[in-house]
Amino acid sequence: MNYKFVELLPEVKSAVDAGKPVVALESTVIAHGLPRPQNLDTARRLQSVVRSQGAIPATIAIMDGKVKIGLDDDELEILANTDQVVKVSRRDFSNVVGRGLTGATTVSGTMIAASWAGIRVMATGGIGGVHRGEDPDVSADLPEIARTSMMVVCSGAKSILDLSATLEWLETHGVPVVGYGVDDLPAFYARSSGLSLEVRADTPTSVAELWDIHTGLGMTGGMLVTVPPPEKESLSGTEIQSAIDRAQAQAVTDGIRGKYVTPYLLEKVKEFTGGASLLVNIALLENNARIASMISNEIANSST
Ligand code: PSU
Ligand code: MN
Repeated sequence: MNYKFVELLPEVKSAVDAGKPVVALESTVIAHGLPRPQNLDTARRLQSVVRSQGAIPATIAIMDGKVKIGLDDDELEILANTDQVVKVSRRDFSNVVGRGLTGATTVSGTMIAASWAGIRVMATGGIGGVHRGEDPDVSADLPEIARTSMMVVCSGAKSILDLSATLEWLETHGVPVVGYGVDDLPAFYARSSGLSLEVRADTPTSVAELWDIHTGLGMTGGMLVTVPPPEKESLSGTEIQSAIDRAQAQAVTDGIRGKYVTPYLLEKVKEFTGGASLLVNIALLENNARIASMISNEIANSST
């Protein structure tokens, strides 16, 4: 990797060099996943949640063609309030860097840049997955988790996706999926998808132990740690399902395709749940950032 294209925030660099806990945060959720002004508030909140656990946040994005590992407050503001931010997954890096554009990284984009910097843990809301319906749309997040060594802390995959097919995909490609304090895969807005997982860990220490064994065995890919959304804000499976079904039908009618599908569905689901989905989204993002920080503390401790 050529550092000509990449810039590490000094605080992030010194934390990584010193073996201190660092948690990477994605930026697509800021630019495309949440509405204004909650997007900027949440981006700031996530950074302070990570700090409150004694870890260093590294929000990742591409600013004017430079891949930034760690964003300052001005940069967060630009991402949150600019209209022309490109959504960046693996395939988009060369184009966005080459044309000097500004891009927000998805889970896959974030994993790539974070791993360049030696960061091992990232937090997000939900990962992309296998979409429902006829079109075989599979998120670039999945192959990235299979190939890049990174712990991804999330609330499972969004229930706008085919969760069963997503879990199958992860199994085929050898990605361990851990339920954090739960036996079932969380469904992002709802605490359970009804799909059971083989692995459960109840504490940050036990997640860190699993990670230690995973890497110790020479496994090259990532690990998915799935945390249910906080009880208070979570929605029931049926409540969210009807909103999703409506959103899905609308997306087909409106001819939405490719990378525009996820942001479109999120926006429609918010509308159809009267904003309740937004509250869960923000609550779980914060919760996941907190748990990722605790895990990254454990990983940092165990390697010193
Ligand atoms: N979860 C959210 N909001 C989001 C996303 C996830 O609550 O905006 C983003 C993440 O960045 C994830 C991406 O990596 O959606 C997946 O997009 P796609 O399905 O196009 O791969
Ligand atoms: Mn897609």
